[in-house]
Amino acid sequence: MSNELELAIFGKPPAFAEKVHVGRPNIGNREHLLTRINHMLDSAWFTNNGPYVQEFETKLADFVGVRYCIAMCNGTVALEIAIRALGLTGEVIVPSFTFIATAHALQWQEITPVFCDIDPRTHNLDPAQVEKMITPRTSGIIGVHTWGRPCEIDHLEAIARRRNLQLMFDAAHAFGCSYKGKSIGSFGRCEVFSFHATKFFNTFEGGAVLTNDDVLAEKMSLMRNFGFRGYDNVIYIGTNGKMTEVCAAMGLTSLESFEEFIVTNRRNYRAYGRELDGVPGVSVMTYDERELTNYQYIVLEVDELAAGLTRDQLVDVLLAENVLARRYFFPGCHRMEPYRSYFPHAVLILPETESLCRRVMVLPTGTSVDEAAISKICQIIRTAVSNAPAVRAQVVSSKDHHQTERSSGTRSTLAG
Ligand code: T4K
Repeated sequence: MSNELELAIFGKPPAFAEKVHVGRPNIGNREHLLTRINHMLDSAWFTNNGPYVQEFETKLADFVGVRYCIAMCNGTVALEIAIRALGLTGEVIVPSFTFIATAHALQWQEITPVFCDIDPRTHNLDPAQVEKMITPRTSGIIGVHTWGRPCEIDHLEAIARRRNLQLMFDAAHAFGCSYKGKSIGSFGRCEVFSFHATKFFNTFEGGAVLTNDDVLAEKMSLMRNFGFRGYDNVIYIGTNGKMTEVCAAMGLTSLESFEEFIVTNRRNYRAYGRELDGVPGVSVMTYDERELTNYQYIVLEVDELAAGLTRDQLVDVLLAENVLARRYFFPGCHRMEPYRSYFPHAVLILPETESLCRRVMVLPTGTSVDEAAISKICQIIRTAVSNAPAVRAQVVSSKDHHQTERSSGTRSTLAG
């Protein structure tokens, strides 16, 4: 495909007959999973700190090299519990360029997420900006290791120490990654992983908090079980954050295939890099290969002047071909409710976040995507960029056409 007329936006059949997703779950050895599930059914022990959850926690803590792993029902509840157990109050500094759960986990407990700008090179919190956001009400900082690329941890730790703030990390993307040779999961007061189905390592739904802090670990394991310490004795406010046995069975099975998942992700990352090398205005975000990294997101940055197409126009081209590229984390937490109403002027202090939200898109990877599919996806991108003026005109006119159809449909409905 090199001629623009071969693209689906010009009426040709889509390049893929079936939709190609970002975040298709990786599935390890089915036999092992089904054996575990059968065993669970036979034993009639489904939840409440069962044997698979205990085994999963022990293996994960060893894997990361920390003393405690507290498995939870999902990453969001794990964040909420960690935030409460740390005693965060007032204001907490977070990036706006993150999944909405980071902000919601605070606001859910009436703690104000204070959105801080990111460094355009790392896509993570800019430590210089963090300093500027601190007020007398600030109790902590939550760094997010976006795409699995670690925050500038040393710098954030220094700020937290100097300003007497708590520091924790939303490490939802960063299982299997390292910072200066040490595993993510071992920094700050604690770190939170997500094992949602769309993560390269999944437990269907799930999450965990990892920490080396004895008191914090005990508090979080009580809080995830309503605050019960033994039968009939509740000593904290708590919730239900427990991981089920079936999720832990999936986690143990995923752990067995961890290396294979990474090898596949790395192969895909390199294939995208090779295939898109030299395409004007389109760059594949790189990972620091001196560190351990999971390569789970293929992130494309689109420079609309050089590419001749905006990120959104390129996404439209791919959608027409059945490639479900995503605009994570568009439009930024600060532009979503309730934060948009709470902080109407946030856009003014988040220029880098605003700009990144306009240029980033995420492409499919994982075990469901092979090199032939990647080649086709990249060919679509190359064709679109090399025929940018015609492609842009077509995308704009089909949008206009849909708009007109929609408004005339509305008019006739109203008239009728
Ligand atoms: N912090 C950060 C930085 C996070 O990224 C997340 C979660 C969290 C905290 C919270 O952790 P959890 O509470 O979720 O454990 C997805 C996930 O739902 C979310 O877990 C994830 N981040 C976020 C980045 O992505 P959506 O809105 O993209 O999900 P959805 O349903 O559109 O699915 C994405 C694609 O994956 C679709 O094309 C379909 C495909 N898919 C999805 C599922 C669930 C499948 O093929 N199979 C599936 O089972 O949020």
